[in-house]
Amino acid sequence: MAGEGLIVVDVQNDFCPGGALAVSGGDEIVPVVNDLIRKFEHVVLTQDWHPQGHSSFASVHPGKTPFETVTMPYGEQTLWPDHCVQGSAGADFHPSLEWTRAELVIRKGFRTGIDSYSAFFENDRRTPTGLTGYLRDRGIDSVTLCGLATDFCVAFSALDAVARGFSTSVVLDATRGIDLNGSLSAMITRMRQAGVRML
Ligand code: VGL
Ligand code: ZN
Repeated sequence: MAGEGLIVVDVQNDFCPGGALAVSGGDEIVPVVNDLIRKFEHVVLTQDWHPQGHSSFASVHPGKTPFETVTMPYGEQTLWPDHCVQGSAGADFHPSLEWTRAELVIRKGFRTGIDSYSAFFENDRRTPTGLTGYLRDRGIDSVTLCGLATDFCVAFSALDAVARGFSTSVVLDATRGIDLNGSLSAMITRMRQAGVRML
């Protein structure tokens, strides 16, 4: 499958049951993701990778609690529990994820002042992660996404991929959502309308 890449988004302990920002059923996708990893020639992983005191953590905003929002210089930002702190066990990939074949790990959210949901751009929607150039340089023009969470990092990555001209699919069975105020169905609709194929 030359020219086709699999992007495995944030399959990390903190997004699985028992983790700091657990997505319901997050661990159930691991066998499905492993099957996909075996099928693709090119595999890219993303890893949410925040410094301590990251500006997306509610704990650094006095009087705020997780899942509230604040206005950042780049726009509205949802606040989260402290999660995926660089070097912590919560930031590690799920122990059953078969990640050894991955050719690239894109770390994101490592700047204290900006969050990054998408694998392509940080939340200011302008700062690139370099993934577009990596995929183009390698002749990968079609991407399939899976991982956590459907309505945040998977959705923003898929929307950016399709907007950058990649043929883009999401394997819904290999994702789970956070679903904050209806965000799951809203983001699935947005992805469909943007031309992302839902498998
Ligand atoms: C994510 C919220 C905060 C995700 C990452 O992987 O979807 N969501 N950081
Ligand atoms: Zn995060």
